[in-house]
Amino acid sequence: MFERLPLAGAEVALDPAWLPRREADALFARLLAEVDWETHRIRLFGREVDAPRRSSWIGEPGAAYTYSRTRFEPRPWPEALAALRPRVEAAAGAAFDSVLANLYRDGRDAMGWHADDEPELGPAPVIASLSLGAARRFQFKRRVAGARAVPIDLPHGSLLLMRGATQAHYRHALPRTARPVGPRINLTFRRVRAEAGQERRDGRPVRADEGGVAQRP
Ligand SMILES: [Mn+2]
Repeated sequence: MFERLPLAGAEVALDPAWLPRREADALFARLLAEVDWETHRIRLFGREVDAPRRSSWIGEPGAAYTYSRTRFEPRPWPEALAALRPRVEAAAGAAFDSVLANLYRDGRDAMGWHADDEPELGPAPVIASLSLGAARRFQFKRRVAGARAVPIDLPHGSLLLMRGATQAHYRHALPRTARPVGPRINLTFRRVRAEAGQERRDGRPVRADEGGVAQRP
């Protein structure tokens, strides 16, 4: 059951046991083996570095995504994910055309403070984040001076929904931990094409790069 998190100015809800345990176990094993995990390059303080996690950008043809000045062309949906998508869409009440899959191999893999606020996501994106494997501590922090981090544990099979002004008002992070932890997979379902599901008059799919998608500084 989803419970709303007490974050003023945000719309965040968590179901800690959204996916049944056995199903979550099987999905974790399949994704670990079937996803083409790669190291994405990100910009950090003006330098391009390897992201401290493994990732894969998955989506419909045309659902390209640009972050940290790098453009990612979508890889096709693995079978296990294609079957899951309508269930996540039903839980979120939103349609998704892509997934950023992340693999945190151990406690040294992490992600610093950021918001999912790339222009192609639109001003108030709905993002559904499914966690599999080792539970890690996730944090929210309001985008005002002196704000404190609000921690939330994301267990195996949990689904976190972020919507409305969440990305505009908060950043989030997955800090490193010295605690011994096993691998965690995180699937963040997104929609990067405003016209997703539509076709142009000439019948070709609408491309994300049409209309001058801005890049992140
Ligand atoms: Mn994020």
